[in-house]
Amino acid sequence: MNRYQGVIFDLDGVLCFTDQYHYQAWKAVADKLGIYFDKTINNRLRGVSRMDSLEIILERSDRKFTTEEKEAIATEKNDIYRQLLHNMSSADLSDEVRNTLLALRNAGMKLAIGSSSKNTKFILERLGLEDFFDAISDGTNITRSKPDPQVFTMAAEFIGLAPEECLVVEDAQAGVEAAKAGGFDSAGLGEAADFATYAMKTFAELKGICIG
Ligand code: B16
Ligand code: MG
Repeated sequence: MNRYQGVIFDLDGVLCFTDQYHYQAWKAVADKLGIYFDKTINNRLRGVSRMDSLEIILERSDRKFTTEEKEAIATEKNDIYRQLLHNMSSADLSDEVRNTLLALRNAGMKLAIGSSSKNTKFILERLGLEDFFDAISDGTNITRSKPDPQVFTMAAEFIGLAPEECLVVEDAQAGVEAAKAGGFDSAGLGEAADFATYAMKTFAELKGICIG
């Protein structure tokens, strides 16, 4: 009997790496507005929704922006970001991630996505994973973003499992907090490792955590 019946994967920072594209797109709009932005600030945007990311960027501005202005800035950033995502292809899915996903699937586990991103389906298409997962819960079906557990709770519902039957895989502290708040165990990569139920150094370690 496997330790978990399902695995819910965060997308950015876990299955693929879009950080550099988020950075380039936010940098372009911040430069245009004359707002200071660097990679340290970009690190704070990991796992955070688009509008919450914009609020973090605007902390460096003395100006007040209207809701309409904020929406226009976020749309401009997203247009640049989606253009940059065209650089991604199935070559950006590592063999380690591909083989681990297949091993979990072959062990009979349900596999779902739990991502804050509204571009999830597009990114999965770029990676050649559009038909791979049993369910996708993302920025398009939630009203509250991480650290609220909604994205994971809905993913578990979509695959018909209870939170305690699922493992959440995350790279961001906000994501691990969301998992904890929803009653999920978590496996953390990078900065998330310190806060998660299981600290992972490599994605392939998931096999040992989940199977058997
Ligand atoms: P979008 P994840 C998150 O994805 C990213 O980590 C975060 O940097 C981004 O702001 C957020 O998605 C929203 O993305 O603008 O595409 O809707 O880590 O939850 O998979
Ligand atoms: Mg992430």
